[in-house]
Amino acid sequence: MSDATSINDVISLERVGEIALVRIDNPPVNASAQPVRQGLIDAVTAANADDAVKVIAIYAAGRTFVAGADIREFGKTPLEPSLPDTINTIEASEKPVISAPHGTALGGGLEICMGTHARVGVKGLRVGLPEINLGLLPGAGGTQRGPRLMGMKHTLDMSLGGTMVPGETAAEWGLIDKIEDGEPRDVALKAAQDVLDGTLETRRTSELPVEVDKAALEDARAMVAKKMSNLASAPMVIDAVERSTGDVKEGMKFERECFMDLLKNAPSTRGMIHAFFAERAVSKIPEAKATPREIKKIGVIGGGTMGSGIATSALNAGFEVRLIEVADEALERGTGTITKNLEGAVKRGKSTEAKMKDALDRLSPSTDMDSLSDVDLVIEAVFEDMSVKKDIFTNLDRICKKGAILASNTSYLDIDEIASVTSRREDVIGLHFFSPAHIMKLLEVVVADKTAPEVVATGFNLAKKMKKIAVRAGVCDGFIGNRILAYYGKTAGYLMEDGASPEQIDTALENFGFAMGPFKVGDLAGLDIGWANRKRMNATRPNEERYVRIHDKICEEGWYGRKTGKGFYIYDDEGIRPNPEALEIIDKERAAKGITPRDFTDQEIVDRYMTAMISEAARVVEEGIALRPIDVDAVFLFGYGFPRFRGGPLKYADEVGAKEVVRRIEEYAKDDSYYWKVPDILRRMAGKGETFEDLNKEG
Ligand code: 3H9
Repeated sequence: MSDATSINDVISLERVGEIALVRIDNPPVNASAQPVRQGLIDAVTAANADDAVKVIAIYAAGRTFVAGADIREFGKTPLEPSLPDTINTIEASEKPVISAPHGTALGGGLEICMGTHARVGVKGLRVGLPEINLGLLPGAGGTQRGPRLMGMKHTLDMSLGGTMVPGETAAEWGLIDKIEDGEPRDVALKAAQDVLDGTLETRRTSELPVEVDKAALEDARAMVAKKMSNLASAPMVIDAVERSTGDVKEGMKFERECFMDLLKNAPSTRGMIHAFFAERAVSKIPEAKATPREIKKIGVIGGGTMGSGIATSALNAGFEVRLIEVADEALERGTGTITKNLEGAVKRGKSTEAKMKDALDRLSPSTDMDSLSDVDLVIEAVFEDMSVKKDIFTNLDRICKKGAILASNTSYLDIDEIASVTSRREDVIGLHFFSPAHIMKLLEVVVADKTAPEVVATGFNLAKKMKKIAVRAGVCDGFIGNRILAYYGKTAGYLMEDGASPEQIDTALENFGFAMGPFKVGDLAGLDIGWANRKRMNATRPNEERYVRIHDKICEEGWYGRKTGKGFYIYDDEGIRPNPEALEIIDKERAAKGITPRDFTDQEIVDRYMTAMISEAARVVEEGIALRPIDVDAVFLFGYGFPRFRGGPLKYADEVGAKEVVRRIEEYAKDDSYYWKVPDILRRMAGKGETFEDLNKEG
């Protein structure tokens, strides 16, 4: 062996003097798919058989070292050799094997490194055990070799936190031997030479001792019980790490059994893996190939909470921002909110004083709308009134330069109607941010009839720069998220009027996994927002629709939730507790309508709420408002606090099964056939035994 030889399509072997270089080249992220595993075994075996080779070094091509197991193989019949077997073969190599990871070494990728006899990271390396983010635990020896290299505490923190750690920190912990600057191949070669020269020590990780760290195990157990009780994998991480003090083979066997059990049986694992793909699937849009327009300067109209949040987000992404308000006072308030938002990030350690100053230098407030003549994109964020928006867009059409994108941040209104007042409908789009806009990850990109493909692509590009997740939505009242919310939100009202208390409903849904139940969310957002929207819809609300007046009655008292100290709950120095006066209003309303309150189990509350969410979500897919079911899931995961371990409402629907969802809707319809109707798509799916995942695959 003197030149590089291909072991297979993804692994090659090159001999340089006494060194065998094993190169992994499996784009885009060098996931340890079957050919990588087989190729690694074959390469290490071949190098061991070559008398001229004294040391073996593994490195990778492309932007990163191995980013983990190939997630696309999960759920399919396991292909031999397994990753643990591959790593055990590497570790058992008679000749020393070292690794030189660059970019990221994650999950199985880091476990490969742990199985080599020394690790020299390339400057810029980040390492992690992110399996927990997929509802898994490290499954290729990470829980056994990790404690031997960096101790139990760091292993637990890394595998329960799932975040990446800089290579330098990993080196301090003993996980990485050292960090070197250079190209991965050069670093691998140099490290191998160091082994030959006796300046880099090699040893088998499995043969190292482990120190029990009782405090770390106890702390981890307490944290998991408090914060991660919904993830089946979390306690398994701790159990596996605890076993690392025993026989390494037994520990590995236990870890493997847990890993396979999770993949096969745990809904939380399926949900987390689905959420991982949802985050990435949403960028696959028909306009993906269009060239985005160049954006440098952004105009934001409206300095309220929403406009200021959008402006903050744009400043953080490096844009120049012109903030427009009607009067000086409002403008000052807007600038003040932006400054506060930026200061908040500094306080939380997410930004620095210097970055904040730089951002504020790029902000230019103005009360003169004509000053928007040089911006590349305008985002209008004024209150929800069609005639006000039409006025603004008429002006923007006159003021803005050719090719500028005119966007509305409306949450509900018809983008086509807004676009109709301009002479450039192709430049008009909806960019629906979620409050607080500088923090929330979701951006609905609402595509109107005539919106040009490159304008859509620009929306997606903007989201990427703002570190947000963009989801393509069609035009309808409320687009994807708020339309579905408006529908299932009614169920919470019906449950309340029929006998469940707001507290019981909130608790049942929080136990299901939502961070906050709907009544607490309403109180937090301000009950007056929903009230204004209901008033807007009053004229068009069909007579047959059951209408719960309780929210309106509470608003009539001036109780808008947190901001007024009272809503469905009371907020004061004593904390949060149900508002007895709200409960009286509920009782009165029940009596006025002749409703005898009945008991609900928590399960029935969850079933009715989720069935409503699923049925409207199904209609949104059926009408093409969302491109695919997984887009709806992404909207709820990133904009509505939907529990990630459940994967999204339509992933949850698959877990329940279309047949059962249809059965529930038909049962509920016996009492309210106007509200509960089986969407055609669900009936079809139930008939054919189809899942939403099948529709995702069809694209
Ligand atoms: C594991 O390792 C288990 C083991 O302990 C035991 C096994 C027995 N597999 O994120 P990007 C795709 S569990 C397959 O946009 P970036 C991704 O879908 C695994 N595909 O890039 C996308 O495809 P597409 C533990 C994967 O530069 C493309 O690569 N590892 C995988 O922003 C680009 O991805 C993890 O959880 C994968 N493992 O970020 C790491 N990873 O273009 C997960 C990515 O078709 N990955 N893809 O949409 C990441 O965190 C990021 O991808 C990474 C790069 C930071 C590496």
